[in-house]
Amino acid sequence: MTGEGIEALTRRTPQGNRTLTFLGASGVGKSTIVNALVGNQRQATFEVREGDQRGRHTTVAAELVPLDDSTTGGWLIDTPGVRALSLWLSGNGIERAFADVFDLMDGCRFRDCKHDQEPGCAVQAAIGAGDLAPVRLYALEKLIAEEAELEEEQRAREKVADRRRGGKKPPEKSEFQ
Ligand SMILES: Nc1nc2c(ncn2[C@@H]2O[C@H](COP(=O)(O)OP(=O)(O)OP(=O)(O)O)[C@@H](O)[C@H]2O)c(=O)[nH]1
Ligand SMILES: [Mg+2]
Ligand SMILES: [Zn+2]
Repeated sequence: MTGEGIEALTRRTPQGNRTLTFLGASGVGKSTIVNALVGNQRQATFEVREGDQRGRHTTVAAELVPLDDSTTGGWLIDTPGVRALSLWLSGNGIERAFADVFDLMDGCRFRDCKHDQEPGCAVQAAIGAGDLAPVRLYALEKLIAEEAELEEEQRAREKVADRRRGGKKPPEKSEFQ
């Protein structure tokens, strides 16, 4: 609003075919910053709610905003305020992102190794040797737990939907393909 700190941000804006994305809760001022960086009021902004200071989801779709007309200017992406974050389950993302840790797990002595205190744990050995950052194992375990929780929720939802259909089985997936 006052322009304070905008210069530091301008120095970090992208060039060419690169983009910079703004993420955050509704009302934190993403569109206001975008406007300050492009130097006009192209993005609508709206006051936060009086009572609780929460935003009103003014921006409703992600929008690609050119930084300037010259060919060197990059792009900004203004986004709607984040309502919730959840895991995207499709396509073995976790397996791909943590392939190195899964490879290590294959080397554990016990197939049901919890990678905690068990003897012959290849994961702990790699951590001990400085080959694997402990935070990576922690992140993986957190994601796996979150995934299990999501699947549980999904199953519960399907059960309810089942009952509403009068106990009839849902159609096989292939019928939708
Ligand atoms: N005082 C003050 N108000 C600000 C600042 N930045 C933004 N605002 C105000 O906060 C309100 C919300 O700003 P927006 O830019 O619309 O917020 P947003 O993050 O784009 O919100 P959504 O589009 O709903 O996700 C507007 O009334 C802005 O004028 C700031 O640095 N200081
Ligand atoms: Mg906005
Ligand atoms: Zn192990």
